[in-house]
Amino acid sequence: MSRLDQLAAYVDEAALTATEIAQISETHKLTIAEAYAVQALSVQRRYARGETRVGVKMGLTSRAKMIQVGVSDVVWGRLTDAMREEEGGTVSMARYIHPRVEPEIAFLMKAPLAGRVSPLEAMAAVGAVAPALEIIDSRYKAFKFDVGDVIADNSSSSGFVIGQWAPPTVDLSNLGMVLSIDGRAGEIGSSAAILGHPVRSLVAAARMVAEAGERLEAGDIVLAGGATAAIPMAVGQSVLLEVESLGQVAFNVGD
Ligand code: 0L1
Ligand code: MG
Repeated sequence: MSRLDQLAAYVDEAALTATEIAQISETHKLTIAEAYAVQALSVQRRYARGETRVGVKMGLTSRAKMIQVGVSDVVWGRLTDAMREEEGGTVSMARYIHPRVEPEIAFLMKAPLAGRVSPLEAMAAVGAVAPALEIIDSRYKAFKFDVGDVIADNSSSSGFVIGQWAPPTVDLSNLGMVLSIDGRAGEIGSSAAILGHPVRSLVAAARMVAEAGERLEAGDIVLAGGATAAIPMAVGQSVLLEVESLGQVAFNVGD
């Protein structure tokens, strides 16, 4: 097994068993290219177990998070069907290590998209948009990582919930977003916090998947990235996101 294969098995096993691990960077500083290679290899292991690809997530899409992790570009990760949680359902904490939830906008692709595209070209490939909740769950101890660590760990992707799809004609530029826990507003933000406009995240997704020799496919879901800080999840919570003009999406947290 090559070193990168070993690291892919390391992060994949941690995700599969919901077990926290030491940062890869403690022993091996990954380049960005190596980190994405580890991510791709780890997701191959999921596909080999029968999971299917359903899209991608964009991460570190706000200035605050880029500064926190010390990067100047967004990151991306792969979504599989096994990560999708039911809208309005109960999410089991046992599947996760120390999950956090963040408010997002999701795109549903109606046509393939890849490479350097304009915002208009990107939106022309979108069939629908929806409010979405991403559950991020870094596999690293104390949710601490460097940029190579987090990319190798599939950019912390672990779960997501999608609300009702709406036509892509909704103006996404500055929609109020309120993330509530147990009926109380926990984070309040705007879709503008996602790179200034969520479509910029889709443009970045098209560029970055193409750099990996892939493309966004019709039917893919693209999570545009968090509009606010993420909130730690705990058993018993009811989580609700309301997005102006788009609607809401919710789940409960169980054992
Ligand atoms: O979706 C995100 O922005 C998370 C990317 C990875 C960083 C983190 O886990 O906070
Ligand atoms: Mg996110």
